Amino acid sequence: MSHDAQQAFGLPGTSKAADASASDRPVSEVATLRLEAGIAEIVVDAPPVNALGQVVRDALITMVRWCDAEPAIGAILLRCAGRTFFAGADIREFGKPPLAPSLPDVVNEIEACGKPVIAAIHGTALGGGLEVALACHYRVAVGTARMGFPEVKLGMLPGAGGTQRLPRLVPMEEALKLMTSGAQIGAAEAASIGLVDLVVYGDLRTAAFSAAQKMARSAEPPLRTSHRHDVLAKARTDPGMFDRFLEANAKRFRGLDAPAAIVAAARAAVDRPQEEGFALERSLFVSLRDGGQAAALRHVFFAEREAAKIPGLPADVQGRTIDAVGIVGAGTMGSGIAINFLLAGLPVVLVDTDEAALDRGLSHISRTMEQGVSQGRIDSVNGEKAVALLSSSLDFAALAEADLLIEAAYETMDVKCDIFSRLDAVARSGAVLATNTSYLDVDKIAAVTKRPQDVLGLHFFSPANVMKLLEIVRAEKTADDVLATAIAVAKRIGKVPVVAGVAYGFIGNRMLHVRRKAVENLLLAGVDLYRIDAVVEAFGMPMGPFRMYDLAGLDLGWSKVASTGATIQERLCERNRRGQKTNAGYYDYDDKRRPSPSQFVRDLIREFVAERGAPPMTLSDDQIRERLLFPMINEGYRILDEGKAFRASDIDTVWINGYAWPARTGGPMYYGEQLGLDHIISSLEGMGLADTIASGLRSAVRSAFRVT
Ligand code: 3H9
Repeated sequence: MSHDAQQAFGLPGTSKAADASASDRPVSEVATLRLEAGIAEIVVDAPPVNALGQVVRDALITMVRWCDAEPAIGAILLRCAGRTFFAGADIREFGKPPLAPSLPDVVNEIEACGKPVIAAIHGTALGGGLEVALACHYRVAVGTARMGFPEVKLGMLPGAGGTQRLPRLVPMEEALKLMTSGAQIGAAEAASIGLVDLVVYGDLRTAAFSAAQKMARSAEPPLRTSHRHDVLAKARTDPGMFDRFLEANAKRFRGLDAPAAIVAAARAAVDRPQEEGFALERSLFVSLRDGGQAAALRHVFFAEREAAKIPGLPADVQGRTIDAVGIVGAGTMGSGIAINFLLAGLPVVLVDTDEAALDRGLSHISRTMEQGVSQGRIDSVNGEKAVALLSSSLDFAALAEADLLIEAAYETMDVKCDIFSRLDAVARSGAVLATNTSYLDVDKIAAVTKRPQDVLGLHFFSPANVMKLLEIVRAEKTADDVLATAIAVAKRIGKVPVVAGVAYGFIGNRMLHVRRKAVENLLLAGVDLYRIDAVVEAFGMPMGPFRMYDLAGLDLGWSKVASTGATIQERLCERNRRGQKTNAGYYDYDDKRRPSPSQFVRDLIREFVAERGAPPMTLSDDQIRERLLFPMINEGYRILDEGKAFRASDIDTVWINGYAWPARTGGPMYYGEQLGLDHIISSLEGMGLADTIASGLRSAVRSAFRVT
């Protein structure tokens, strides 16, 4: 029997007292408790991420209680097996009847333990997981560990004492930033603000064990985090900080329930008695957890993970090895795509036959890296390593060694087909060939090669190094292992993958196209363009359609010679109002690119509408919103009818991650379901769109697209 096993079972080698109580020592399927030299070590092992579900909570509370009562134990070391420390509460339990013991009870019991409890943190200590660590009396983290409070992204607040304990350890401003952003910080930063006590770059368990032994020798009772006042005292000197913080972040918090509740709970830590602070946190947590935004955001959480699962893909399919990437086209898209791979540590060769374009692309990449480093988004060492992985060429032959080739050239079928036949000639056998087309038929592009099984679409969203979505377009002949490769590649570069079938605009742009039509119809009905933007922005999109058109440029695909003034956009281009780049488009722009409405544009549109002779309509903001969004939701159902998306939740994932649809509404399909599909059908009929209604929408039932 191994030494470890002897200790685990309290056999010879453990202390006498431990032997004496071995018979009543708690056992659990998700945690082990063993004794060594007066230290009790609790190791939780609940794959995949040690979420704090009921079984884990029960094991923790039982083991901590037992250790507290056991005289031979001087301190408790708490750690997790597997890839991470506790990743938070078990999100699957929310929305169901609560199960005892609650996480706050477990956390309080840990803090109240008469023996010092030492947390040994690796992986990601998140949400309730970090709250467990806060309740411990000492926190040791390995250098690679990361910590954060992602509750806000789930529409909630840290509800197991986090809002009260965190500001007792770290300065209030840091606490507010952490809890309202949901961002993770590394171990070194956590130590610098007081969140962890010790960072180790060697063996975590050894370091935490010796910290436990040291604390076990102390004659002082362990200091409870909730009894600490030194850090909080500083926050008390600046009561105006909370309002300033809310004001400074008003734009970011717009429409969200959780941030204001987080700030209110943290403020209570400062200006109310301790028990009242904890009680307020609890009641705010419960009302957020049971509210609509949290339910929608939970849907989003699981939808994003579900999207990476491909129905019908055999379980034993292995992705191909991708060690080197080639990108054709050094424009904004191609160079943005390259940045993703470079930052993920993959060598990239960027190819463009136009030398000036190649130079522009290369300087775009180095500028973006430099900005990322100076703004703290990219670690400087990683930034340098990434740039060193980049090479470039004017010659397609440089692509011969790449395992994945991505074409990011002009959006015309001729250009794409020409590039793919050249790629077919140079690419090594087994390489994956991808097009970044936004609309075009990937089957046609694949057909120009002798290896259509290796071809698929990888549709990145602009800016390609920022937007999370990667639409993976599965062509008719795309091989299963090529699809599996694409999913793995997406995860490797930190993207959220969604698989779409071949169709004009795939999932996202197809629905965007429908919205564009709806916008035109509203203009023809006499609705002011700036009101349309205001309605869309009030709904929670960061930009209304006209601001978006201006940003993209109105002259995409427009030429002066061919212009006939047939559309409003053409008329604007004819007057050199081409969007932000000419400081005038649908809006006027000042030298800081701040938009203001233009009377000239209003008059131009009025004239255009008068020529068409369309009857004006009086519409409320609600009606405008419905006229924009309901046809999109209907299009989502048409996409499902045609089998171009696997599930409604995939469509939500596309719109949230590719077009900044407000996640708090769950995405277009979830939003539609919450509003009531009957209401959507009758509204569409009222808009004269009865003929277009998807059969899936007519027959949809609530459970059709639930993933939670
Ligand atoms: C909270 O803590 C509230 C408290 O303040 C108060 C309570 C009173 N629960 O993401 P992955 C599943 S709120 C249940 O692909 P990765 C996930 O669905 C919680 N399941 O792995 C997936 O399942 P499947 C605050 C969870 O390596 C599998 O684990 N915590 C949870 O890319 C793998 O997940 C968070 O919000 C969970 N908490 O990333 C953290 N977490 O294989 C949420 C994951 O069936 N989690 N699963 O699809 C994460 O951010 C990432 O999962 C993590 C790992 C970074 C940990």
